[in-house]
Amino acid sequence: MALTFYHGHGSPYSWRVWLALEHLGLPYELKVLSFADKDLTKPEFVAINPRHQVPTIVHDGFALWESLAILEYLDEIAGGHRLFPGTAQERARAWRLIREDEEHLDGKGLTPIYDELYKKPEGVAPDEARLEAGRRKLVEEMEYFGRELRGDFLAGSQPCAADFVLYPDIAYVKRIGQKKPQSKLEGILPAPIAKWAARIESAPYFDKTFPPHWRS
Ligand SMILES: N[C@@H](CCC(=O)N[C@@H](CS)C(=O)NCC(=O)O)C(=O)O
Repeated sequence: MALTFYHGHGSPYSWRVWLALEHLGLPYELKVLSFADKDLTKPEFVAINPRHQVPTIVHDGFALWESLAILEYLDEIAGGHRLFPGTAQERARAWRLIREDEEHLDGKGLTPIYDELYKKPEGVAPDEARLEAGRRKLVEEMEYFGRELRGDFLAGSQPCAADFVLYPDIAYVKRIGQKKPQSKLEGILPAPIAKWAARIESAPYFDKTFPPHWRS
């Protein structure tokens, strides 16, 4: 089985897949693409993924993109039901948590804050009301996800796909809090989520997945 994983450091979508690949113990070849060098729009990558996005995998000649499709596929080829474990109801719950993270925590909390602090033209002040609304939403959502923990992780004693989708967003909350004091995100993780994040970060494979440019 030959599996190639195209990754971009800092992409939360790609980070999900890397954590999952490692957790499942699947062998893969890592190809890191550089956003700065515009690797994603080079013809050789566009020929693989016409949407020129990471994550992308190629498995025995089959190219697949969209992180959630990839997670489901990896779970299948790893032998089943480790990223989406349990009964039909438990697997449906994992999908619900994934969509809730994307829709609410990310879409209504993190993304507006990221847009205000990183995407505005130089010299344009962030919209404080939008920042504050995003911050309030983040806190509310992190408390919600804290209540959704079932033991150490979202579905029990092992991380599932929902943990790997949520984690990069929480890492972004921490990162923005450190780098942008005006975000007032530093220290806002509720205790259950801070402890859960520390558990993900203590996995033996975690360190190599950490974006190298975040180390400073
Ligand atoms: N819905 C996609 C989103 C992937 C995505 O937005 N990837 C970004 C990096 S965070 C990307 O590759 N952007 C480069 C481009 O669009 O050219 C997924 O879940 O995989």
